[in-house]
Amino acid sequence: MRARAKRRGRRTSVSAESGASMDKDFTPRVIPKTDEQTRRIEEVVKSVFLFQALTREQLQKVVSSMEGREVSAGTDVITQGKEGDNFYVVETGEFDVFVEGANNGASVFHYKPGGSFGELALMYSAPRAATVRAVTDAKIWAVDRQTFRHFVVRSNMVRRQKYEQFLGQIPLFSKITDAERSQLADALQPAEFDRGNVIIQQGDDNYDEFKFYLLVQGEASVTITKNGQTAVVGELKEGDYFGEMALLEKKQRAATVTASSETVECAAMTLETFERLMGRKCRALSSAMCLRVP
Ligand code: 1OR
Repeated sequence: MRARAKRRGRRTSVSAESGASMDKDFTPRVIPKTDEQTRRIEEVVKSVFLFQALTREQLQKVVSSMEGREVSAGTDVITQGKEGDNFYVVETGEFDVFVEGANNGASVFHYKPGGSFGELALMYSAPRAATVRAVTDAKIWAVDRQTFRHFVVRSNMVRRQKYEQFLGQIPLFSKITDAERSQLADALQPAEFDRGNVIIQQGDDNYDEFKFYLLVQGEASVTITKNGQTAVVGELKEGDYFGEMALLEKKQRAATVTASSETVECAAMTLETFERLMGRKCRALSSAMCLRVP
């Protein structure tokens, strides 16, 4: 049986700010909405990873600050190279992403309802990294830069610092820049397991769900079952990573990884996220993590 990753209930207060809005008196704008609109936004923001570090109250403030926009097919909501003004969540419609010089001018990514984009420029004070174009008529919700930085960047800071430090100790990531390490840290999701939980199941071939894992705390054992015989082939401890082999060759999981300490804390990332963030850098990294370089 596959273990369910549990979300960490801990809410740590943020003391180190490094760059996020520090204005304690900041009051986000409030854009009046019908109950139906609020309900629809709440439904779509559930899938926005960056919002998952927010308390309920913070999320409610972010939601009430959101401004709805109707966009027609063909509109560029974001233009590569411009300054970042908003973060967007897609309620309806679809979007293509274009990056100059990448993929022979074809779209490098596609967003559907529940998708969100425009976080990079706001998080890293960088120019827009891509152009995002509506391919159908669409409805999106915008979070302005200040509200995004005040709530979303701050609440993700503690998690970021912890994972940055962790990534810094892993040789595989020794060649990436500090900024790239921050981006990877932001995209890692905590996943906690209890002793005996199966983290990866040998034979699993549900590639769309595949993630690779960093073991943050605890221990896990690696077993292979062959001809009805199960043998322990390795023990994983803090600082180890696993789950990358099947991603590399797109084949079923070669072994089972089971939590062997009372609790095991991992940080997990889907391959899609890794590629999105590290696409251009993949060649410089160990091939173990890089599959389809755009
Ligand atoms: P932003 O604030 O830079 C453009 O504005 C947004 O497009 C960006 O945040 C992301 O949310 C989104 N590279 C860069 N940005 C991307 C990419 C991307 N995909 C989506 N966005 N890719 C790398 C291409 C070399 C796509 C990889 C699959």
